[in-house]
Formats: sequence, structure tokens, C-alpha cells
Amino acid sequence: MAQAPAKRMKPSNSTRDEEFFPGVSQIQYKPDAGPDETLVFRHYNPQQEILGRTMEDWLRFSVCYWHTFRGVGSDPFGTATIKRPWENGTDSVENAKRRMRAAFEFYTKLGVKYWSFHDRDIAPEGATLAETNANLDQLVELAAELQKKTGVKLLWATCNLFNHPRYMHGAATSCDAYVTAYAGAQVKKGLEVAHRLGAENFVFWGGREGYNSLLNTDVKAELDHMAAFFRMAVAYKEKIGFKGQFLIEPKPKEPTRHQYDYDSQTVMAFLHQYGLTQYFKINVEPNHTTLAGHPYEHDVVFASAYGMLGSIDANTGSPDLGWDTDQFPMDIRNCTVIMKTVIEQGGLAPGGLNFDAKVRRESTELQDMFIAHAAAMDTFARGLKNAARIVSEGVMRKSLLTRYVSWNSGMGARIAAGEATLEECEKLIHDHGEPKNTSAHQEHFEAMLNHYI
Ligand code: XLS
Ligand code: NI
Ligand code: NI
Repeated sequence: MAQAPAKRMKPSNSTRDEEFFPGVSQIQYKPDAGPDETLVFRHYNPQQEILGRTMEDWLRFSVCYWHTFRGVGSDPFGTATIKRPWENGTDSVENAKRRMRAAFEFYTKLGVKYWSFHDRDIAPEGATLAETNANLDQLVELAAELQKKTGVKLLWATCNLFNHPRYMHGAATSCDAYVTAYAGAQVKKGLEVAHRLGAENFVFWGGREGYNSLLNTDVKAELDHMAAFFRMAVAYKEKIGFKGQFLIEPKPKEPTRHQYDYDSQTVMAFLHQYGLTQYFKINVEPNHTTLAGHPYEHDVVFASAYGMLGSIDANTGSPDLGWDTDQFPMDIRNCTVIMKTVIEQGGLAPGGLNFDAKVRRESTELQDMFIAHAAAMDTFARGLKNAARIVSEGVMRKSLLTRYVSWNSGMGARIAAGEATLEECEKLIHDHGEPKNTSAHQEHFEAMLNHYI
């Protein structure tokens, strides 16, 4: 595999001064590509219309900065395996700028319209908050310039409130109020940056908002503090007029033993409990969903059912491993069921499909970055086409509605409308006896899904 794709690389005709991917030109739509041509799109044809909207509009692909431009292939057992040619091994602002130019060349050649980042991905931390913010400003100005030049937009920004040692006990849920105040200062700046770059969303992922031991944790106090922190963020968002959608990204654990934003339902209950529902939606990451012990599409379906699905961190894991391995989504069945929900809710905008995914640490060549993204985009494009047929033909939906037909009239309709009483229930059963057993036809549904995949 290492050899084969290299031969396919064409010399680039770019006229830029500095080219970081000279071996790769714009990825093309080539429906008749052969099986080993993996630097093309076979299905993703951005301007093709599906159910009255372009594929590009349905899918709203985004590349994440942290994995694709900061990932070096290290894991808990091994150091870096990936060395990118634009990196000079320093954490300087100059190196960060070169990296960012490489990133925008990548987005353009891949043909995505969006990117996403954490504040600390794009600029080095300084000795003080003031120094850190000054570094960030330099990179934000470059990002604004590159966004303008390329037309690539910011799907979302977020603050890294988990990596620095100060956040070891959490950020919004730290036992140390001074640390929470630091996180507040960081989020203030993060919101200003998101506003400056026209971010369409702003994500909160509470990496260390959870516990490792219940013996040393006041869970109620920590959750109260988290709600208070979110209220400060909402107030500042409104003050500066930032219009992006706030998103919370659930994850059940890792790095903490238990993370408070466990899954979609937990986040919705939290928001409801603290009166915050109207200010947030959910950014579902399927690898987190499976980590929570749910089927791949579970959180997407649950969030969407309550009108709370805001965006998707499109990735997958290896359920046999039980870690957040952030692999590229390559499973057509999974992408089909996700896109079915997206179509049913009328789209994801202002959210999108953000590839929170990293090439394996053994995939060390530059072209692997392109192949991984292009193949995952193609998988979602296939999923979109399949899902469009499922939704427009309506056969599966009809079968589903048939299961619930008893709720449309009589006692079912009265219970659903809140008009029935327990006494009426009792009378009905005395008069008519045992319910008839009806089949769920699960295999019928599975076979129907396979028809479309
Ligand atoms: C980690 C999360 C993280 C968020 C952004 O597991 O997926 O990458 O998406 O902080
Ligand atoms: Ni994520
Ligand atoms: Ni993740």
C-alpha cells in the first residue's frame, strides 16, 4: 500500500510560492475509478442535487486541526511516528503559521468548505495569559486572511480546557475556583476569536469535567458550577453579539473515569435541569456513543428526536477496544443510518460533519491524510444517497408506523392525548381480555435496510 498510491500522484500545477503537498492535486470526482484509485471521489460530487439540495450542502464536511495538523502518531505506549515536512520541531509562532498555511492548502485540495480547531491547536501557549492571547491573535489574523483567500469557513472553534496541568481536576468543575476562573478567561478569549473568524458554532467538550473517585468528589457542587460556567459563556456570547450555535459534545469517559456529559440524553437532562436548553444543541461523536455502550447511531437519533442534534464529529472506533480511537468513518451502513436521521431532520446546518478522526500512527505518509478524508467523505456520500432513497421511498417508515397503529384511534389516541384514566384502562382490559401478541419484525427491518446499502 505504501508504494502503490505514490505512482498515482500527479505533479501539482499550483502557482503558490510555498506548496506543502506538491505531489497531490485537487481531488477529483471520478465515478468509474478502479478499486486501487483511492485519491479520488467515486460518490462525492459536491454540486450533485439530492432531494433538492447539493451534496455539499447536506454533508458540510469539516477537517479538524488537532488530529490532522497536530497529531504525531503518539499513543500511551509509543512516541511520535509521524513527521510532517513543514514542522521544524519548535513550538514557535513562525512554525504555527507555516503549519496553518499547509492546513489551508490541504482543505482546498481536498475540497472541504469547513475547518475546526481548539485555541491551543493553532497557537503556542505563552508564559502568561496575555502572552498566550497575543500568540493566538497572530494566528487568528492569518486564519482570517486564509479563510478569505480560500473561501474555507470555520465550522466551529473550541477551547482546550483539558490538556494543561492546571486543568487536572477539571475546568468548569474544578475543586479550585481559581482554575475555573482561568477557564472563564480562556473561554472569553475563545468566544472573541470565534466571533472574529465567523465560526458557525462553538463547542464545549468537557474532557476533564467528571470524576475519577466519588470519595473525593462533590458531584452536585461540580454540576452546579458547570451550569454557572455555561451561564457566563451565554452572557458573554450575547454581550459581544456572537451568533454561532453553542454545542455540548457528550462523552462518557476518557480521560476521566466518568464524564458528566455522558451521552445525548444525559446532556439534555442537564440542560433541562439548569434551564439552559434554549442556548445549546449537541455535537454527537459516534465513537463516544459506542464508548457509552450504545449502538453507533444512538446519540444522533436521540438528540435529533428532541430537536437537539446540532453537529456531528464524524468518526468511528473499534468497539472491541473500547477506546476513543477516532478512526475515519468507512462503514457504509453506519453512514447511511446517520444520514437518514440528518435528512429526516431537514439537514445539519449550521452544524456539519466534522472529521474528528486521525490517520493511524502507522499511516505515516502525507497522501494518507488525503486518502483517509476522501474515502470517509465518499462513505458519507454513499450514505447520503442510500438514505435519500430510504426517506423518499418511505417503505421503512411505513412499516415503522404500522407498528404503532393502535395509537391512532380509540384508547391509544386517548392515552396519548392525556385524556384517559387508569379506571378506563381497567375497564377496557376487563371487557376485552389479554392483548394479542404482535411481531416486531426486526429481521424484516434489517433486511429492508440492507436493500438500500
Ligand atoms: C475528544 C473530543 C474532542 C472534541 C473537541 O474525545 O472528541 O476532540 O471534539 O474538544
Ligand atoms: Ni470530538
Ligand atoms: Ni473524541
